[in-house]
Amino acid sequence: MGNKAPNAAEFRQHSSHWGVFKAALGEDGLVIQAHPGDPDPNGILDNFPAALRHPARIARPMVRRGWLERGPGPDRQRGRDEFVAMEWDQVLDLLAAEIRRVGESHGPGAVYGGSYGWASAGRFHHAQSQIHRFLNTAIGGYVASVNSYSSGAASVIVPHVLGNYEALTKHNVTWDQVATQTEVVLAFGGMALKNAMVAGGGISEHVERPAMQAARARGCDFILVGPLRSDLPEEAGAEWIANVPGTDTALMLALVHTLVAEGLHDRGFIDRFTTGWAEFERYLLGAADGQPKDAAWAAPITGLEAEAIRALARRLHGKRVLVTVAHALQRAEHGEQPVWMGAVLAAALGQIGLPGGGYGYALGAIGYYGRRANAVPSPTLSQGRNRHGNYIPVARIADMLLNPGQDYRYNGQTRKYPDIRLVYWAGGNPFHHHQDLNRLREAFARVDTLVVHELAWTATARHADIVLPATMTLEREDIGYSSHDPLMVAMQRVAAPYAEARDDYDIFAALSRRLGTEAAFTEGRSSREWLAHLYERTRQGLAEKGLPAPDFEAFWEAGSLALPQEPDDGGPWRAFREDPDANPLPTPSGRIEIFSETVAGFGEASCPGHPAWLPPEEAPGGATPLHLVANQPATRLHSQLDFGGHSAAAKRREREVATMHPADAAARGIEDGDIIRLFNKRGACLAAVRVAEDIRPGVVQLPTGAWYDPEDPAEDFPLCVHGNPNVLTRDIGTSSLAQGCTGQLTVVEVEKFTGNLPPIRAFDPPVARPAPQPLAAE
Ligand SMILES: Nc1nc2c(c(=O)[nH]1)N[C@H]1C(S)=C(S)[C@@H](COP(=O)(O)OP(=O)(O)OC[C@H]3O[C@@H](n4cnc5c(=O)[nH]c(N)nc54)[C@H](O)[C@@H]3O)O[C@H]1N2
Ligand SMILES: Nc1nc2c(c(=O)[nH]1)N[C@H]1C(S)=C(S)[C@@H](COP(=O)(O)OP(=O)(O)OC[C@H]3O[C@@H](n4cnc5c(=O)[nH]c(N)nc54)[C@H](O)[C@@H]3O)O[C@H]1N2
Ligand SMILES: [Mo]
Repeated sequence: MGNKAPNAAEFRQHSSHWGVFKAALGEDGLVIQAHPGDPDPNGILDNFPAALRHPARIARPMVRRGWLERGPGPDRQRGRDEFVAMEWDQVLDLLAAEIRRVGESHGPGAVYGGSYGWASAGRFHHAQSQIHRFLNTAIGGYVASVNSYSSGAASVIVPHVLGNYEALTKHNVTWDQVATQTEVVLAFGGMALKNAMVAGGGISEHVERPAMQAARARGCDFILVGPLRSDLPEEAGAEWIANVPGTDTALMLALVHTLVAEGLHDRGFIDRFTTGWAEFERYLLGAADGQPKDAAWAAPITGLEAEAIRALARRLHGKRVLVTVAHALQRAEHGEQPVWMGAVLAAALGQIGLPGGGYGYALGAIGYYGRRANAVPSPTLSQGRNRHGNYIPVARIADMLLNPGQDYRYNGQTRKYPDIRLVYWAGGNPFHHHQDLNRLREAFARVDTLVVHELAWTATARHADIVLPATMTLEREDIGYSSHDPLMVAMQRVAAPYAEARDDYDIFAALSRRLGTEAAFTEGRSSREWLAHLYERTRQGLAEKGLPAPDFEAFWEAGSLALPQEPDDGGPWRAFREDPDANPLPTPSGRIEIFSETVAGFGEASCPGHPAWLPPEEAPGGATPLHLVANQPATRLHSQLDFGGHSAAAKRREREVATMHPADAAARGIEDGDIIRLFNKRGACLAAVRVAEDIRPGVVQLPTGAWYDPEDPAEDFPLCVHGNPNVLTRDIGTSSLAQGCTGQLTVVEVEKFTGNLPPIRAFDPPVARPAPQPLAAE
């Protein structure tokens, strides 16, 4: 152990999606200090020190042997082959030639550049912006992706029935309003503190815990509906209603039924601010199908007592109630329904638009919800123009690659999947985010070439043909900025690049040079010049408001800059409530659509014209009697830095930890700390098990983000020995309306694993052969 701790002057300001911090590289390695202004700093910061120089980092460019020897083409060896190390100049020549080949013979419609993923916090080295800008300038565009894995269903249904999706999450009820106004928070899926710890672009203040504390101290009641007790923190003092996962729509229907049956619904609000109640009420009361959607009906579906449902409905009447619905609920089959029905429940309670009341969709799911927006323009890199224009809903990637030319439905249209030759990824990890990973492997086997820029050997990098080592955020300069965080951060360089890693920008600039499009891509600017250029927009915004507007050098020197924010005015729903004629919602009727002509007109059985209970196709039973909840991990952001210390410390016997109820464990002879095997017809993985009462019986929980680690990659259905739940999840869309991700819920069986425990190899770099001979010059 060295003994020289870095002194204060050696600390550099930096930022991440999970918090603002200072860092210094001392003799004993990286030292991190959370932002002093953050009332509740995030433990995920502790993943940085061990990650920075971890052997899981990618040291040099690599090319898959089979691709090098046989050239581009479909190949089931992806993810099974060995790699050959190459010099940067050599690999960039090869890749530029391949991009030219695909661009010239097939056009941008054969290049999938959706490249979904969170990457890192800086606004300039934002990997999505970089790759899209590169493909737009180099080959005129690419097949893009729309929507997100986060809110695939909500972001499509909400504009039809409720208004602007962005405003629903980002300009609506704030944490300040919850702290001071709300009387009852009814939280479907909860608002776990671990989730709000994260905000894309950076976050300087974690306000959720103190806000819940203040609300509770004032007497606000928190009611948690969901399978996990930990989805609301102790500070909220919540009551816990543990319904069967995936049944929230039935519960909400029964709540509204009780309100209507007892005359407790807000008729005045419904008449003035909504449309389509009559059609919905016929369904609710059972006029069409003879089945009232009452508490007795919902009880066996939801696993709750009918009287408990009725009592809950009565408690909501006449209070300032905030209904929240976690993103998680819509990341499942028929995910559109709980989002829409949550709005109908809030409308029936008549609180929409009141301070601290109404519908706080996804409040608490991410740290930029429930806050005020910045009042100056953001420092954002232009992605240029995609002249190609084709896209897929993001979670249909494997479907697209497996079914070129096939028709599919999306948002009322019939569209056709393109025929993709080249897939290019920077800043995302489909082996983290996508479902049914064995199917994803089949899909990636179909393309000619898969290119990945990564800072570490994720499974996605291991499945690539060309792997280019990217710098980690700590190794470059950037600007940290999030639309709803009042601190803009100079992300100063803390460490030199690892081995031969390069910035995504420098890689794309070098490729652009080879393709003759360098000037369009770089506009002649170095990275530092770009930062100054992006900063200027925000600086001008400050100057126009007469606020201190330091020049770039002064900002950089200071390390951060406080930004003004918009007032907490309740957003479009407040304005709508105050004057619905002057401030209509941007829906076809200008009101909240409880029945939607548009949605009904699409004719989708999987998403009818009003919210409805649609039983899932896949429910527990038979060989798979348990629900699996695959939610966000507490100790990392998705799969990022899974090899870091904070993530590693929470594992047991190096495996991700699943939680089971004692009754389910006992029935299977499983004890706390055992290794279990989770399986269904799609795949299997190992995990360590925590046996505890804080989960609903019949439910197993395994968070996402442990790196996919196939015991024998040569097999078609290998066992993941580490605990990645996406070997089990199902790759279907939420419905033919939104086609969103359904990764949150699936069904499994669990058994005690008694074999020899296979080692974890996910973080060992693959064996690489040296380059055979320099390739002959072209
Ligand atoms: N089963 C199931 N699956 C899910 C979910 C679920 O609830 N259940 N949730 C889904 C959700 S909401 C989301 S948002 C997705 C998240 O899915 P992703 O956003 O794909 O997950 P990340 O792990 O954040 O992937 C980012 C990758 O970018 C790399 N990276 C970081 N910085 C840089 C950089 O500067 N350059 C380059 N080239 N690479 C960089 C990181 O190493 C990491 O591998 O997962 C989804 N998947
Ligand atoms: N620490 C950390 N924070 C994160 C992320 C991360 O990776 N790590 N990812 C961020 C991202 S990109 C996103 S989109 C958000 C995601 O936000 P969410 O999708 O809301 O987060 P999850 O943790 O997946 O799910 C929240 C809870 O919903 C509950 N739940 C699941 N299914 C059901 C159901 O059918 N009914 C009910 N009532 N409850 C259910 C689960 O118990 C789960 O813990 O989180 C963000 N925050
Ligand atoms: Mo997400």
